[in-house]
Amino acid sequence: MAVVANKRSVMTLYSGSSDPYSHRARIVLAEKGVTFDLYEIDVDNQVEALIEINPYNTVPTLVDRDLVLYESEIIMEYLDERFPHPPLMPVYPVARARSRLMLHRVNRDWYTLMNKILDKQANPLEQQEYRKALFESIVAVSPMFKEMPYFLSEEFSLVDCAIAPMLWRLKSMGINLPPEAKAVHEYAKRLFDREAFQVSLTDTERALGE
Ligand SMILES: N[C@@H](CCC(=O)N[C@@H](CS)C(=O)NCC(=O)O)C(=O)O
Repeated sequence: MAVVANKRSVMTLYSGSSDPYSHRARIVLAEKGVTFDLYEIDVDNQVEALIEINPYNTVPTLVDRDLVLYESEIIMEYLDERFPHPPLMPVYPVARARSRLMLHRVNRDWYTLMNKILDKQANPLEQQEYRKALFESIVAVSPMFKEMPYFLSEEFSLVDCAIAPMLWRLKSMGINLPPEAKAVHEYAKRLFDREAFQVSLTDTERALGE
């Protein structure tokens, strides 16, 4: 199926129903209280569905009038600037740079492993190794979650919007954090209890957390 960017004023988000990157964008939209059209893309079957508007054919893809964006972080930052309230990035350059670095690390250290674990074609033995690596990496940083209510911040931010989809999927990936990672559990609960987080969930995602 071909998808063409339309000219209506309401934004459209092309999203995968269980795709963690799409989930990030849906969380930001919900936090901002923005009305948008959700267009679900079946990532496994709709080969090249978005190719006319996104050369990489990936979800999430956001269409806002003439603007077509892809890459979850670019979408998240755009939404934060387009809808400034509530702000989801710090104000000062040093803190903003740190946030971007954290987003990069979340991707490199955690999302890379999560993608490998969620890859349906992957070798089960290798997947087990990735599961262990993700488990150990999260447990190792657990003390950091004790310091502040949100990730290295007193305020909820885009970094939390990026981490939440991964924490939500831990159970479905077969990763159960130990009691000593209590700070992560509490942090996750703070994120999951947010009204916007609950609004952001697709039915498929809601089932993942049960
Ligand atoms: N770095 C991208 C990753 C997006 C991505 O890889 N999306 C996958 C779903 S997990 C996708 O659309 N795959 C379909 C394809 O590559 O054809 C982001 O942050 O948005």
